[in-house]
Amino acid sequence: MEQIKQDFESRSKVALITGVTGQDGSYLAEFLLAKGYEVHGIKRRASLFNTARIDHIYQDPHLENSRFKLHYGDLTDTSNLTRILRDIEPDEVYNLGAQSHVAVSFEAPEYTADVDAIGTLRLLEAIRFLGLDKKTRFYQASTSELYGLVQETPQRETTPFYPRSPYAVAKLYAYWICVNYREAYNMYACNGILFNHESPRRGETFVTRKITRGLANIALGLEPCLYLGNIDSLRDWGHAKDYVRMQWLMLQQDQPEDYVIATGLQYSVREFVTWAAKELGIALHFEGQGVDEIGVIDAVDGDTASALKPGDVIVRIDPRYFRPAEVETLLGDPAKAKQKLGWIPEITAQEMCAEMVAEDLKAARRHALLAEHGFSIPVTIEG
Ligand code: NDP
Ligand code: GDR
Repeated sequence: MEQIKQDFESRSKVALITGVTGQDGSYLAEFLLAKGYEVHGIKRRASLFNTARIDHIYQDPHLENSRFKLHYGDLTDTSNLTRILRDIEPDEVYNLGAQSHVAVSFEAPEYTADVDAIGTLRLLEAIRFLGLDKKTRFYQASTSELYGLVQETPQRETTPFYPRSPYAVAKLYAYWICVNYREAYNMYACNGILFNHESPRRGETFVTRKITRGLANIALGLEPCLYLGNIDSLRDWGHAKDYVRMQWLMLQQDQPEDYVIATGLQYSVREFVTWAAKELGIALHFEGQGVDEIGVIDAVDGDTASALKPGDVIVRIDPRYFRPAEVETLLGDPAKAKQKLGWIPEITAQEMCAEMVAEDLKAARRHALLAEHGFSIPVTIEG
């Protein structure tokens, strides 16, 4: 009954998503469209198309009744954000846009701060300036990276923060400015403190996707080896589809609050590699320690790994993927979200890994076919 009521209430709502072309933005746009929302998304101008994740839900803007509309924009551009907000007067804003790669934030710290920290302030201030503060509800994509050098395990809403990268420090500002606007101006603004979540749409340079894509390519003989950094790092991995539901639910409550969204289960990068290898029919073990470590094939089973034989080395550690300051371990406690939002993650990390491998294998097969006919194929990923 509650679900039917919520669906009915959302039928004519207007939402604005920053970061609509990203992993979460694409799942959230699908989710909100299915709920009857009019969905506006901000996309960046790029020299090549950057809408691959949302092409399947694209609606021709020339048609009447289009409910999915894209606007050019950027979180570094105040006037652009203000104009879009003025024109569409959204009921809900989901601020998912960010320079979201932790390692890259060490390379581009100032830009990361501009987009991830000040970009959030720009949106909140524009909402206030336009007098939308009583109408517009605001979701901020906060992160488990805030916990960084962890002060308590598992991490919950009350655990002290200790950010370990320019990305996390920028997100710390965004977290607090969101809390501050809630307290100072009585705005409905929430932080979702989301732990790592992945999917077949995950960017290719995040570790899970790098692994599933890399191993699928290796299995078909398209790449010789996968280079990784700290494989002993521990993460609490969920599926992005499960997590965008929670982003929406946070904005449907009577009171705005901050929530940890996590599975409460933790695995190492090394374990994720082993799951992916198993999906491809490869038995794999690691030899050595740290920078000397290599992943060696024990046995090959089935047709997907036809290019390989036992004894082959397919994983190597490359120190270039170590970070100047690492977040070694993250494990979330989603008790509050369970109790207040009815949070039950439906997809396990292992199921998600299997789905990602299956999708990357399809892509690798397409690339193998292209290579066979003399066309160039994508090269090894760095990141
Ligand atoms: P992605 O990197 O897949 O997507 C980021 C989005 O932000 C893309 O649409 C990107 O555009 C856009 N973007 C980047 N820079 C700007 C800018 N200057 N102006 C406007 N838009 C910009 O991230 P995810 O979907 O995985 O994550 C969504 C949000 O959630 C991010 O804020 C991330 O930091 C946060 N988060 C993610 C977690 C995860 O595990 N996935 C966990 C916790 C928080 P383009 O496509 O053009 O690059
Ligand atoms: P993270 O995700 O930094 O947790 O940030 P990522 O997948 O990049 O790294 C997870 C862990 O794996 C280790 N690692 C490697 N990482 C990458 N990218 N490449 C490698 O080759 C590699 N080898 C080992 C990393 O050192 C790290 O410990 C993600 C992003 O989505 C953020 O935006 C988000 O806020 C957090 O998750 C929660």
